[in-house]
Amino acid sequence: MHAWPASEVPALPGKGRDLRIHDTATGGLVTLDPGPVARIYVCGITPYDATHLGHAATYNAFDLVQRVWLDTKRQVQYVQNVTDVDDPLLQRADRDGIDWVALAERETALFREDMTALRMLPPQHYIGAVEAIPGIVPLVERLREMGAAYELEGDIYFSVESDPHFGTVSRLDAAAMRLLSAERGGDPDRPGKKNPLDPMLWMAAREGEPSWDGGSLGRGRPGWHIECVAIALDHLGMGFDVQGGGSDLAFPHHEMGASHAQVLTGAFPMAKAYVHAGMVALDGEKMSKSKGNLVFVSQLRREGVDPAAIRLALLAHHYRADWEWTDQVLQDALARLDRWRSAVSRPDGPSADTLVEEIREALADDLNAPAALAAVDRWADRQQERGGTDTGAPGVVTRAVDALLGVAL
Ligand code: 5CA
Ligand code: ZN
Repeated sequence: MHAWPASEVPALPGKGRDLRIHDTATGGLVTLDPGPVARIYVCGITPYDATHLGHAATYNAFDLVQRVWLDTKRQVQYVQNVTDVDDPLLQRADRDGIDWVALAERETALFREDMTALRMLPPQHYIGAVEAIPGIVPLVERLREMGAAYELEGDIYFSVESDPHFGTVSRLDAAAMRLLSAERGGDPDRPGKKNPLDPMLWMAAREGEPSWDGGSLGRGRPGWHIECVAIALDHLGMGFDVQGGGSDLAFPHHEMGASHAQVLTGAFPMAKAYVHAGMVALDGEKMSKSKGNLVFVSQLRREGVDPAAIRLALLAHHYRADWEWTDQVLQDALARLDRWRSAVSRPDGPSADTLVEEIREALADDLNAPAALAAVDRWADRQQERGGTDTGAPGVVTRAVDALLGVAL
């Protein structure tokens, strides 16, 4: 699939700092030391009801990871998927009486537009689950040959017990895993499974549902976790730097994915850090497609809201926090955008040298975007109160806010 156009990232004076980030698997901060090419996989959308502000907040967090790395003069190899065949997508297409392929294409196109408007840097590889199927089949076949997968009424399951490291991503106990598995696409109550948590790798063709040739697996379609793993291993290999997504993906999705990859390759761990963004709520509940309590980026854009203000609204919250979208959040962001734009529109101002370092320091410290915004606020306040004589300063601030925060002033 094609991704979306990249906005330019201005070069800044000096050099950025190495990123320290919270890793779900260790429960603490890790300092990443990627080589010259940093590698990141971020789980993409299931293309219906896109792009709501919860999605946007999660992609904003991983856009910051990229920007911090780019500022350290590294290249970034960024891979993202589109879950363009899955039960909820098929159910939505059924409900609305439209073709599932058309639904996926329409929503992916809208997502690209929203990402472009928000100045999110695109992945180098943007891969649909459907186009990944030829690469998925041999992985499932190999897991079966290794004795790590088994058949149940034509469907093929992964045996979690085949991975000695199973559980090390989410660090949850069996009861919590079982609850989340039932909530998030698993089938712990299906009779005949070796372990209730075992996830499906390959689902045999069902009447009225799309299916593909699976070689020795028979016709069917892939399970959710193996899709992301096939794409990640193909484009990044084992031991990549960051596996990212919202906190609702830590279990089962990232736990199972890591286990698939670890059993397939015999290497550990799949990723150096498992990074999870908090959940955005609306009216007191997590914004979710199943509840329908959604605010869309495209709807705000249609109402004439500047995408830079949407981005500032996201940045005002720490990526790990759960927070609530309200009108006030947007009003505050619009007011901040006005203040900043007015401050950089003057021909000169207070020196911006320390500001660039403050933004770098804040972001390198577990992506502390609110602290970065506060540093820019202080510069804008000084500009407002006393002004300054540095003729380069407004330009430096504009470039730093663009390069490090993705906000166009
Ligand atoms: N296609 C799968 C990943 S392979 C998927 O989870 N798709 S999704 O469309 O449901 O979500 C896309 C991303 O947005 C995921 O990282 C998910 O964790 C995140 N996300 C979903 N809802 C919210 C929310 N309310 N707040 C923050 N992030 C969210
Ligand atoms: Zn995924």
